[in-house]
Amino acid sequence: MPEYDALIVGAGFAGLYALHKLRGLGFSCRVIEAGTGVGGTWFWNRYPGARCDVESFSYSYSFSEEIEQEWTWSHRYAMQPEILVYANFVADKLDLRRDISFGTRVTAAAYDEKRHNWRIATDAAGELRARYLVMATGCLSVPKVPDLPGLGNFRGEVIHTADWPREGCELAGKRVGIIGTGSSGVQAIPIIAREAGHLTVFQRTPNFSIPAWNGPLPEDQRKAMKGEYRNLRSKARNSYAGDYADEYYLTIMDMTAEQREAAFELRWREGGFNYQYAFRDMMDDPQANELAADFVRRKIRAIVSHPATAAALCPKDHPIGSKRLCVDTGYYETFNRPNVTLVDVKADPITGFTADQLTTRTHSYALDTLVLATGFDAMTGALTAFDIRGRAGRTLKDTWQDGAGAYLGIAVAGFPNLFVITGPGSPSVLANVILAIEQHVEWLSDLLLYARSHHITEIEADSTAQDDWMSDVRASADRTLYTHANSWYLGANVPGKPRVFMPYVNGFSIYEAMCKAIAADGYRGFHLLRQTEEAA
Ligand code: N01
Repeated sequence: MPEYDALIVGAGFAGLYALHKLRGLGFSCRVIEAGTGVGGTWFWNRYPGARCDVESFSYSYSFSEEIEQEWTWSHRYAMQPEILVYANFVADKLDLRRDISFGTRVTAAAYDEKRHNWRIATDAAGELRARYLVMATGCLSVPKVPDLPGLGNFRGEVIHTADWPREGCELAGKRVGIIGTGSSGVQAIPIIAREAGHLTVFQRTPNFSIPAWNGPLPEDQRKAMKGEYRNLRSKARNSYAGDYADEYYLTIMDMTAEQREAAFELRWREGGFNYQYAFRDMMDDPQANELAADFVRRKIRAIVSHPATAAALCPKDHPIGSKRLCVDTGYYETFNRPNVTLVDVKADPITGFTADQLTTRTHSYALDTLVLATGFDAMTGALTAFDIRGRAGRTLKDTWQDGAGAYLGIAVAGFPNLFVITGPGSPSVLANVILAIEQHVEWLSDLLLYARSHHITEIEADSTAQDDWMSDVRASADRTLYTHANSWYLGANVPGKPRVFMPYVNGFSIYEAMCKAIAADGYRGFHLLRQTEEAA
């Protein structure tokens, strides 16, 4: 049975960097990847309009100046095909493919308490053993298909945005329905509307969306950004969100009404997440949040011509930012098109399907194609999709039955030598996830180097340290407005999933400082078993 130092699951941005980093330090590694290519989320999410919503100069690896200088981003926010080409470029440049088994799934993993390593079963590469199991499976990688009544009756095509066919999908002139108006739906709707004969948007909860103002980056700007990379990266590394945008320099409640209006307008015109991160009190003070939310609602009403449609598109049941902000290109404008209909399925719920219709309580809608932009079993889906068994054969799924947690969002008590890149309890999804990935991989590499040089064979999070960490994650979130929405951050989008706020809300730079302090303190909160103790 092949035996490695590290078995890495997933060849997205986390898995690629983990392979590069650990291999470079002399660890033998194998990556297992279900897809037939690298790129992770960008390999699967090929829906029309898919693109990053953190600026590309930030949403890219910072660990290699050579890669930074050789690669040139074409747009402020790159489209999915370009990001996928980038992932392939990195994989080729670093010669990563030779250590990746593509088209292969891990089907089970069990910790061998005697040998202090993992036995891993796969569907196409047999059984493997590894000292360390590194889950680089992504936070948003298991698509959620909702339990829609009678969906099996529908004879048209049904496509999830996160499992879009590689060969594309012919929508021209068709009657297309889309369920879901989160980031995926908001990106896909404007593009599908241009192609489809008619598009019916089935919306249950409207979301707040800020314009991206995306466009090609002029040559001089690209050059200037490349020249500035080190400053930009260092600014991102010292920020809340892991991004180089200026943050928290305004307090909504300290401004006059005129100043506020001007500030909101400016952030709207700048576009993207800065609408949230410019304001220090937006996620703490309900009154401040409501003012920011009201500005966006007024924008929606100004853009959307039909008052009833505009009213239906205005979010009312959650603070702005408590569900992840969407960043769009022409989303609200799309509802002025004559071939687009908005259906409020909270007011008029979906009751069933016929061969070519979706029916609600009061209407039926003829459809050729149904697009599901219905999200993911976020943060834990990929970690509980198959049996991962730790000490005494206990599964991770059972361990997390009352809520998921990991010390630093990286290690789980009872699962020695298992590490999660951007797991529950890490800042990951509230930060620029690429930078969060880099930080996790670098911190983990240091830990594994330390283990190697100190003859440590087993690394395990202490359960009290983990509980304290997760208590802090929850308490910190409870002090904000993040917990005032039924979001996937809480697992609220998956029926039966325990509601526990999973991301670390105190910001990337504070998180990184804590990780450094823990390392400097001899990896406080971890049990480190030395070979000599083992022999004794
Ligand atoms: O998923 P979501 P997503 N009947 O969970 C609706 C990242 N991302 O794929 O809110 C009717 O946000 C659901 O309605 P409701 C980003 O982090 C990034 O859009 O539950 N509707 C909601 O509208 C993002 O936050 C980018 O009432 C149903 C939608 O489906 C995360 O991925 C692009 C339903 C799901 O929204 C997830 O985004 C895309 C039902 N039975 C994604 N079930 C970038 O730009 C669900 N819905 C980088």
